[in-house]
Amino acid sequence: MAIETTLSILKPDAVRKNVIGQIVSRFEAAGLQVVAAQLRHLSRREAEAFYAVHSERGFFKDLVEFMISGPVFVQALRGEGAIALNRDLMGATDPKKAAPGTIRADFADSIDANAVHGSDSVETARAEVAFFFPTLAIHAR
Ligand code: IDP
Ligand code: MG
Repeated sequence: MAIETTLSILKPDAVRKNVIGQIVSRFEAAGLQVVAAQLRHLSRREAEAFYAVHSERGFFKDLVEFMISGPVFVQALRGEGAIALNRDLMGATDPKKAAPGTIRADFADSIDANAVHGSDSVETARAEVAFFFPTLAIHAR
């Protein structure tokens, strides 16, 4: 498997619950390394641009409102198969369907407030990492 870099966002619900450290610990324990991070409050424009792929979906407005409801913790995670590994650690989008022991099963309340975002493919990981960390070299050295 290849060394990959993926984008992870701890959403406003997770930041409000004061569980940044607990969630980051799960990534680290699974072998992922935080190679860039920032805690910040997204503007509406940024949230809309980041989730542009979902702009036609019925939940888009609620998703944007939620993502700007408080600060988020954005990270680039690097490691073997980082993209799929992060998705496995996150669990299903709807926390009611997320496997026991996943981040969403343990920290998320609803499909809206579902604690984490993670890139879902090599292409989206490249675009999403560049969106927040334009100066980060995506390939491992
Ligand atoms: P993902 O975050 O597991 O990749 P996506 O389908 O990419 O899921 O959706 C992006 C985000 O939009 C989800 O994390 C969730 O917060 C929200 N979302 C997705 N589907 C629904 C829905 O049916 N109702 C409300 N919010 C949704
Ligand atoms: Mg997605």
